[in-house]
Amino acid sequence: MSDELRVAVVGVGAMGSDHAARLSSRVRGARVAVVADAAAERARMIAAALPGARAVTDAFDAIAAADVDAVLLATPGPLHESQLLACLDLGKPVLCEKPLTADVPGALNVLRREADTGRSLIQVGFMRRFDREYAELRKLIAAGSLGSPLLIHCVHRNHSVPAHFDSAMVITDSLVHEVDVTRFLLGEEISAVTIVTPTPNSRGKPGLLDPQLALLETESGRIVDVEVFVTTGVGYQVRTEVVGEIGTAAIGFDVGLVRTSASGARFGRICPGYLERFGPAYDAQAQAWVDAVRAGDNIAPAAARTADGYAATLVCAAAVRSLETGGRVEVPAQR
Ligand code: ISE
Repeated sequence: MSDELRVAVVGVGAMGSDHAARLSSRVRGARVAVVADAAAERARMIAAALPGARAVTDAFDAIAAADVDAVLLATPGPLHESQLLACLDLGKPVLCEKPLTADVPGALNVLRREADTGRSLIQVGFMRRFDREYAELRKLIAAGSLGSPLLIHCVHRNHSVPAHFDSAMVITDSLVHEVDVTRFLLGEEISAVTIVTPTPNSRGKPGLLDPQLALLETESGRIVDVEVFVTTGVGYQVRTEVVGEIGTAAIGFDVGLVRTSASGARFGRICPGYLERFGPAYDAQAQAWVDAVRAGDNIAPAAARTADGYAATLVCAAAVRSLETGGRVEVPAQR
């Protein structure tokens, strides 16, 4: 490996191009060697803005390239399984945007194949683990400052979502973050999930079940409630409040809008989206990954691993079943 980590950014839609820019401008010890996207013109345009980067259209060519030490995977979820397997076959470390894979069998396959290599190569991009507020909250809980946590209340609101977003994606694309946050903060598995849906937002896409309320039950009997509302038309709000036996702690109030009516903001400012809210967390995640790969560890200590990505996929699959069939769905035991 050359001194600088040479990274292939595979998939340069909104997220991938953001990652490419951060790797070449804000992250130390790495550079983008290859940009890959099936949309040739887009790949070329993104690569042209990055010194020393070249563009290709085939993800597998980028992964296998001799001048690529590691891969940042930001393609759509359904493409992840085969692309992750290619990274594993070549022994290349990979930072994989969530979700790990689109479905449970795919996630299990990746988990098993990584185990077969005898090495940990996949870091999953649950960036909230690198957010200062979430890290502080976790420390508070671990130090016993709140007593034993009993409940967590969460809010996850987007201004809007892309046209292809469907009701299941409210779970697999958005709620998935609270699924990981729950496991990250509490250090235990989610054993059952219930989704309920009120009358949908008439201003959202026709047919989209939005908002949704999720009730996550953990193995030890804690409850996490989450309001996911992805078409507010207002701004980005992500809040988490932990209720413990001797205290409570809440995060997510330093940016974002506190408002009482459609006529405008009463306090704070409107945070437009997740790239603004979690920008520093994305940067910290990428830096920690580059440092870990260069040190030969491949995965940053706080980061989500393949097993975490698999666990989140299992919970989301149960949640989608709850959405479709109604009622409480138990999450199958791990593995
Ligand atoms: C998006 O894909 C993300 O990952 C954001 O963090 C999340 O807040 C948003 O709801 C998703 O659509």
